[in-house]
Formats: sequence, C-alpha cells, structure tokens
Amino acid sequence: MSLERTFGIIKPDAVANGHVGAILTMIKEAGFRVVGMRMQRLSKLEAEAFYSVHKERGFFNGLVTFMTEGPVVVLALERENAIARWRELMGATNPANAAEGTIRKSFAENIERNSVHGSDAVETAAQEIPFFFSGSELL
Ligand code: 3AN
Repeated sequence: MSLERTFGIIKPDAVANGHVGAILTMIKEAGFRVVGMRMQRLSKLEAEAFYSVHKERGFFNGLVTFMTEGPVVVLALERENAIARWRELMGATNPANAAEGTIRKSFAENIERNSVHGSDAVETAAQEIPFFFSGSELL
C-alpha cells in the first residue's frame, strides 16, 4: 500500500491544557511521519473558511469562537492509510463515545472541545493540507 497524507489540528483546548507533547508521542507511536507542523493562532476568517462546510449548523459560531480562543498546532501527517488511521487514533467526535487509547478519550473535554481535528476523506485532506501549508513547508 502506498503512503498517504492527512491533515490534523491540535485544538486550543489541548494546547492550553499542555497535551501537545503527549499527542505528538501518540502520533509517533502510531507510525506517522510528521511532514509539516506549525503553532499558530487562527483568525476568525480562517476558522470560518476552514469550517465553512458546517456554516449552517447550530454549533458553527461556537466552533469558530473556540477554534480562535488560543493557539493551535497544525499538522501534515504521512503513513500508509493515513486518513483512516489518524481518524482511528483521534477517536469518536464525542469523547463520551471514544474508544480507550484514543486522543479524544484521553484528553477531550466534550463534543466541541474535542482536542483534535482530522481530515475525513481523500478530497478533504487534499484541500486542508494546502489550506495551511505551502509546498516548501512539507518535508
Ligand atoms: P470530526 O471533527 O470528528 O470530523 P465534525 O466534522 O462532524 O467532526 O465536526 C467538526 C467539529 O465541530 C468537531 N470536531 C467539533 O469540534 C464540532 N462539533 C461537531 N458536532 C458538534 C456538536 N453537536 N456540538 C458542538 N460542536 C460540535
């Protein structure tokens, strides 16, 4: 099977609570290669554009407020079957339903403040990686 790339975010709750190191360790132990990584604070415009697929949802404004409340770490991750494996390592959207050993089970506060984001399909990863990284930032 060939290598695949996916996009991830360590969200403001996990950064503020000091979980970046632990999450990066889980990523390494799950066999991913970090090909891009940067700490930044999202602007309101960036968060709205990134989550535009959810703009009609009731939780959209709260999600944008949360995603801009503090720094995040944006990640491009590579391994075989990276998109599915990263979703598996993240765990279910609602941490109450997340499996043991997943990032959300370990660190997420609730369905909104759920510690990490991950692309959900090949097409999404192909949009989300270049949304945050230029070609020369992917190593
Ligand atoms: P996932 O992040 O697992 O792909 P999505 O794409 O359904 O889940 O939702 C995107 C983000 O929107 C979630 N990570 C979470 O922060 C937030 N979210 C999703 N559903 C809800 C909800 N019912 N209430 C509040 N926030 C939500």
